[in-house]
Amino acid sequence: MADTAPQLKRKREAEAEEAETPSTEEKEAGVGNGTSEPVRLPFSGFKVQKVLRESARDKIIFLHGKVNEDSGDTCGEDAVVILEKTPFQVEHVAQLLTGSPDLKLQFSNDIYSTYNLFPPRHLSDIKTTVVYPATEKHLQKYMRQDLRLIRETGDDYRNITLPHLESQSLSIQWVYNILDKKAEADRIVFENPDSSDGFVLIPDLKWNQQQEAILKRYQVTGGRLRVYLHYLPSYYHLHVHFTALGFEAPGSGVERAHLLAEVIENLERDPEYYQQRTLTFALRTDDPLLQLLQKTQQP
Ligand code: G7M
Repeated sequence: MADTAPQLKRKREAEAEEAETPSTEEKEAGVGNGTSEPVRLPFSGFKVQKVLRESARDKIIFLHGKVNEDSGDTCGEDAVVILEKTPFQVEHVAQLLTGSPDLKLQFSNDIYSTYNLFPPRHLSDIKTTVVYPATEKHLQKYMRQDLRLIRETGDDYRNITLPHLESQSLSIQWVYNILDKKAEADRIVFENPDSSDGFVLIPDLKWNQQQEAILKRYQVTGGRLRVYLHYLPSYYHLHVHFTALGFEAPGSGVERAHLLAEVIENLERDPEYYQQRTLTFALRTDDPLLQLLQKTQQP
């Protein structure tokens, strides 16, 4: 993720003072860095309202739940919790089978047998992502939906997309927390503090940092990295995605990912390139922006 510092400064100055000063409210708002100490979830209770999405293949489930129903707020608050079984780590996998593994036999037939294996604590973690409190927009974001491709001209962007996004965008407070070292400071991989070209390189929320790429993190050559911007992004603060070429990263399809090198070259040739050209992207069928853009495209 990258960001230009002057742009950040201007934006910060324009924002309310509490965004600048660490306060108890921020603690309550879940700002913090990693710790090896056991912690509690930022809410109590969890009543499942809806399974927003699930995939048996990816071993992931997205839940909308009501929380804190016991704390006087009878209707509770909304939270999104994403539970994902993490991939095996080749260097640890043998430990699952050595010693006396905790096993339950399912069946045995000739040379074939299957078991339930209950892994030790350090090999059985579930990546858990919490969005709390979650807004209606978060619930929409995580719900599986049909998509439609749309083509957006420069005029569409100025007249429709930009005003719509300005009224709708998800908060980017989490980005300021990273840049101000109030959150995720221990995860920073690289930082350039330059006042005009500065940026922060940090692992994505979606990445568990355990897959093979972490082992090779410092040896992955540029030729094995896919470096791109999203259009449309989910969060409106300039950032760049770096993903290993062998990994089919979500959002790396042609309808969303724009290779950084090509974006730079296009802008070097013509600084107005992206203001002029038509861009194609996919929107969910229930996204109001889709209807707004489709209206302009009807014959
Ligand atoms: O280009 P787009 O806006 O879609 O990408 C934003 C990226 O930021 C996504 O890949 C998210 O997974 C990632 N992301 C979102 N949040 C809320 C966080 C966060 O709090 N920390 C980090 N490290 N990444 C995030």
